[in-house]
Amino acid sequence: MSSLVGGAARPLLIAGPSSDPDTDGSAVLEFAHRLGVPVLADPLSGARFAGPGDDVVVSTYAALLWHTETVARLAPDLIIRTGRTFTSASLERALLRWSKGGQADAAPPADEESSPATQVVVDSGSVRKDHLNLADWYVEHAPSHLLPRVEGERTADREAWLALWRTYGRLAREALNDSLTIPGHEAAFVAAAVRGAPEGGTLFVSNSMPVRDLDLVGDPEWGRRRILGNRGASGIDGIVSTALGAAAAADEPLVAVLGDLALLHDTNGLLRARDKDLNAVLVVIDNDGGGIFHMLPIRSFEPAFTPYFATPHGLDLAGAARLYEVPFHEAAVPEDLELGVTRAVEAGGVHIIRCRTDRQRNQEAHESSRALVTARLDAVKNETEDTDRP
Ligand SMILES: Cc1ncc(C[n+]2csc(CCOP(=O)(O)OP(=O)(O)O)c2C)c(N)n1
Repeated sequence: MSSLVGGAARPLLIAGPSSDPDTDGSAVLEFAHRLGVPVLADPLSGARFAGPGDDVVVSTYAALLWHTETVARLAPDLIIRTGRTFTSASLERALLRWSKGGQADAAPPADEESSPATQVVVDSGSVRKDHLNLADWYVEHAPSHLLPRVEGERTADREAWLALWRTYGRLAREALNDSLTIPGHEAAFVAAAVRGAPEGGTLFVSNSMPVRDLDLVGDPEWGRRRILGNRGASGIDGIVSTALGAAAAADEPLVAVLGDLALLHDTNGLLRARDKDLNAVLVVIDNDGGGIFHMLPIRSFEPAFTPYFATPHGLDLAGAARLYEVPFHEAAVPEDLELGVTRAVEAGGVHIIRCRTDRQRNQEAHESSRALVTARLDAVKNETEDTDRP
């Protein structure tokens, strides 16, 4: 590993979800800081919310990698992967394109073609973490065991490479932040929930859109957070129970973000809210059904789409809160949510804060995010393309 990394001018670390995010996240960050390696940190990797001012974590990769020319321009020569399969679909497409034997989603412009990257997976678990079969090397060691032992230091090549990712990352961040002001953008509610959570606190994100939105917009500048989730087979079952279970085990208050279907799947988990020692704020993004399916081509296939995929239920979730005697609040806009989360955490106990959104509007807002980010990257393409190769 030391010689592989030592010979790489453009190494990249992809940190996937970890079952021990505190340990693995620290190992990833220590390695990346010491050697000057950009880290694409999944929200569940333990490395994403290292805190403000961090110079190796690229928190906007999911948006950056929407842009085909940027994928080509940021092609690494070495990819080190830790953890389970990451959340981002754009990263998966980029990984295929960067890797030996992978299939590109689109042919890169001729002048952007680069050599395939060598890929190393570092993992000690029993299940192989390479479902795309891209690894050249599979190192069976825990990242926390191996990464501290990799020798090396920051080099001029790698500083330039890191600076390139940072430059592009800043551009994507500006465009993403602009897009979060679009009314009804669910990612803005997710951002508000994280910002409203206490520094160093635990945030539990549900499957479906909450974890994807956190991956898209989650910014280490918001502060240090410990992020937990139930990736598994991406189930939306048992989310309330898992979140309240995590709250019971945590020393600090927990904030959870989940969709309305995830809440409905596990309303009886709210029974645990009667435990007076439990402190948790459940932020429910209520778009009356499965908003994630609007992100897929199936959305155009009515009349089947709405009843069989979006599955609107028309239920008022305040009724569930009443049944289990959980204080229930509404947040109409992200600013209200941020304040509401902070206040509910201060009040203690279990609370539900509902944010009503619209599935269709949210899908349009996500499309606008993508358009703004790609337009921003298009605009700099000509200015930078002669100078940005390290
Ligand atoms: C137990 C289980 N059943 C069904 C699914 C399929 N599924 C994936 S996402 C989703 C919709 C989830 O809706 P919600 O929790 O409201 O979140 P949103 O999509 O609106 O973000 C469904 C039904 C699943 N992942 N897990």
